[in-house]
Amino acid sequence: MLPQRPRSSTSLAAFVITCEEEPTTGARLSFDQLTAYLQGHDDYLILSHSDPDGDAVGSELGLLWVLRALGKQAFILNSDACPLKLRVFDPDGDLHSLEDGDPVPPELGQKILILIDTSDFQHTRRAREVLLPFGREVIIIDHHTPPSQLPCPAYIDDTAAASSQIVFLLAEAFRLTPDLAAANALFMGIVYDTGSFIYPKTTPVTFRAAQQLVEWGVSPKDIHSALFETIDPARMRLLARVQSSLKLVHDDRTALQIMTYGMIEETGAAPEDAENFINYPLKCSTILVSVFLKEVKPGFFRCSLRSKGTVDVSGLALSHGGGGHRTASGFPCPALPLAELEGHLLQSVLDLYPKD
Ligand SMILES: [Mn+2]
Repeated sequence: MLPQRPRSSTSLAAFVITCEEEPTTGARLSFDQLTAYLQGHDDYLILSHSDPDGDAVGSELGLLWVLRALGKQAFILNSDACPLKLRVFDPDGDLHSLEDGDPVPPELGQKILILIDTSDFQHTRRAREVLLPFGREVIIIDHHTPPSQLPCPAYIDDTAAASSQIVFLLAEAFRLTPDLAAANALFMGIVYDTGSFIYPKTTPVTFRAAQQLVEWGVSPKDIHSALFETIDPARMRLLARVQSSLKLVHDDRTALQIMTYGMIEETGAAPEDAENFINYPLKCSTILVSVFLKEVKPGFFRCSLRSKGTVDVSGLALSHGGGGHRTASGFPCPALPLAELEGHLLQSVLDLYPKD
């Protein structure tokens, strides 16, 4: 472990003034500024976006381990509970959530809140009202394309394949060797966000992280099994129902699947069981964009988009109040009858293709 810097009582704003000289509330921190800041402060509350996914969970658990290894007080409190299948990565039950009834700490005002894997307070659901306004400071660690105005100081590496990859680099910078549970969490987050090392942001750094994590004891097969070989029969039935809705349109360039709330009820599956269904149509050679309309609550649809990369689907999501990357994005749908919604979305996707 590196020698600890003396604990600083300066606020992040002052810290940023020292380092950057042009402070704004949304200043971008360099990696060195981030490591110095984490070393120089104490008492952290880590949180991530709503519907925490593999990378949210992996990066939070990894960061928790890193901060505690630095001798800091830290804990995790998300808005939403950890999805069941990811709980195996949290053997000590560190993923607390407001949804599970875990309390807001009374000394919240002394804590530094670290929001990881999103730069958007809107994506934190209840935390936006009950946590984020009341911490001592909030900083962001993220790998998504940042909004034009950041809500607070942020370390953002949008070339990183996963937030878990950033946390790996933090562990490495602090010369820490995570224990097996933390290493498993980080490897899982990277596998999750890279689609098992194939998405465009998978780089040599990603493989270096993976190599080191395997050297620290991670079994790729165990991570794969825990993530991808856990489908229960209800989910298999839901998959069959959703795939029966599959349509190929726009000269077979666009795939559309629809999951109604009725399908969820009939199969006894949960909405999150539909995760990854969107990727299936990308196996088709001509498909450039896969669209998945999900009725996650009765009458409430979300749209997810996946692109093989030739078309950028982030703008369409942003213009509907959502977010994401060039190849993966999503947004809440406007309240329209399903047929109208489908027509509107397909036209919006068609507009993304170059006109010839
Ligand atoms: Mn991520």
